[in-house]
Amino acid sequence: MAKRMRNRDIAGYCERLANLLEIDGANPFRVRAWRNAAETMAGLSQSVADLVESDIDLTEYPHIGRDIAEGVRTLVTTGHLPPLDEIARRVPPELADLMQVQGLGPKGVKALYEQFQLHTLDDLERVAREGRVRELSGFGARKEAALLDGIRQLRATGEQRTRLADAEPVAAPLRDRLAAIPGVTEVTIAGSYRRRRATVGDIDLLVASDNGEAVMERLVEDDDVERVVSHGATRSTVILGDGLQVDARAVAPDSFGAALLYFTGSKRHNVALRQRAVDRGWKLNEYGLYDGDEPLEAASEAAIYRRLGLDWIPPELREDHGEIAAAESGSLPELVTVDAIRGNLHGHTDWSDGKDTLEAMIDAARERGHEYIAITDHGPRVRIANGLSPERLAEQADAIDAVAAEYDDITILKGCEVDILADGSLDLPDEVLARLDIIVCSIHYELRRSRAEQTERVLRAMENPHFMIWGHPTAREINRRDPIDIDMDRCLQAAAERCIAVEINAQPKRLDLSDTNARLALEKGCRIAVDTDAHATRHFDLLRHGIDQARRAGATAGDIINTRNLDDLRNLLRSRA
Ligand code: DGT
Ligand code: CA
Ligand code: CA
Ligand code: ZN
Repeated sequence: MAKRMRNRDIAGYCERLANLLEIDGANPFRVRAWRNAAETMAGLSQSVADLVESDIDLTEYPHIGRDIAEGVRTLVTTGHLPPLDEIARRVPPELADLMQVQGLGPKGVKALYEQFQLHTLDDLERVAREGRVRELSGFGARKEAALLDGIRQLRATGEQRTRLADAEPVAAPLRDRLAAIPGVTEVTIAGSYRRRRATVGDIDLLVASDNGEAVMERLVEDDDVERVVSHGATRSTVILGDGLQVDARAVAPDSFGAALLYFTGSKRHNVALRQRAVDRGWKLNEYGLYDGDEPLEAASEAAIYRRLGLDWIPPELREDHGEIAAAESGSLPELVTVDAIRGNLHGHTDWSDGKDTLEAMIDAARERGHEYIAITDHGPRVRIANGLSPERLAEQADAIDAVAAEYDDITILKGCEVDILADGSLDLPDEVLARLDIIVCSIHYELRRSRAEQTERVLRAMENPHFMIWGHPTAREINRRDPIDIDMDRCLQAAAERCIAVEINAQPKRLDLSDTNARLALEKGCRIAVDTDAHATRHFDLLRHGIDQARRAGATAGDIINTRNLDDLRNLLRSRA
């Protein structure tokens, strides 16, 4: 039987088709239709294959028209997407892969293909190395170097770790399927996943059951399993369809706590704990805490920590960054939670590159119980995102006033995400900025400058009293684009001195600041804003990914500005000027 297609596989086909259509110069509406459909399917909680099997009309879902529904139905049942087969006869399908190179769009791919007949990443690399790309109109030497850089980064993703947010939709359903096996009392995904690292190397599944063999049998038979690396009575390793590796272990329920502790890690945390046991004349391993052969504790993590004289340590902190000393003295931080957030301070509407209207975004925030929401569309520099000129920003302010009059349960803050230009100036004049409540300052261009230039650029920008929040400070995109080269220490120091908040951008591809930079920011005394950078209403749900990283940095609610009530928030932001 053919493997059941997962939503993200289906979305991948649609995206590929959209890319090829775009390279082929097809009608932009058709391109966008497939791209939107890809997004809908990737985000759907129900399985598209199930919907097709149950004969449910896909056109009920957003962005799925009749043709697309028909194509997807054929894809799920036959493994072929007819319009993709059709275009592949005219356009080499590998060209779609070239669009993954940072800075290369459909027009560029088309020009390169027509000029050099190149198909693959290797072809492109060769031509760029030979210095021939720069001669093409619209390219130039700088762009050629950037492409080589993009190819290098894309290649590296082959060996890269999986983003946590990409692992979740695969790992969590597998966990739930194993939890449903008779005799299984508990299943937890341990390892870096439980510690909420931004990326995971593999998935460590821990199952409590007295019948490990039955669990392992069920696991290796699972639909999502592509390859079985090893299969034992209590431990197995399998590779899932998308390449994610799963290490599964079954343990007796009465030693689940010890196993959970051991396999959650990190290694360094484990080593420190084990040493602490040894110092007391005991022994700690994956089966329990022992005094000689006598078991002291095994069933629960909390009991083991307690016996070792420690408070229970949240997994996010288990990196041997001083958490053990804090747990001993009862001074572990009370980590911030999603519920503590009272509003989103960085988000976009369809006035710039957001997908949803002002009203829709406000309603989404209200549904989540937020007390305020900042509207921060792009400034004029980000032309491709339809950035706002001072005139359009003024128009938007009127629109916000009109909408605001209709709500008494949420406050709408007028803002902007302004660009930090290469010389450190901002892309809107001060008198325009002075009229806004919230100003997020971010870098979107000129990412490849030297460390000295980037540091100067940001320090200069921070001298502007309207600089309130430093948005996605390093501009990294995980597995796709390296962080800019910058003296983070100096910039965070400056931010702290000027009461500028630094952002943890919760978009799973960004998570910027990273956990370690956020920790540094807290050490420097910076305040943090955890923001979704929402470009659509559903992005509000991404907040938890930013909170995960804030927790890994050891942040409490008090460290985060958008846990404050509106008056306090306004005072904090005003203390800037
Ligand atoms: P990853 O998979 O690279 O994202 O990182 P982890 O932390 O999930 O590491 P992994 O999967 O190699 O192992 C899971 C946990 O098992 C790890 O955090 C701690 C524990 N562990 C694995 N190997 C060792 C070891 O050699 N010594 C100790 N003390 N613990 C280990
Ligand atoms: Ca792991
Ligand atoms: Ca592992
Ligand atoms: Zn933004």
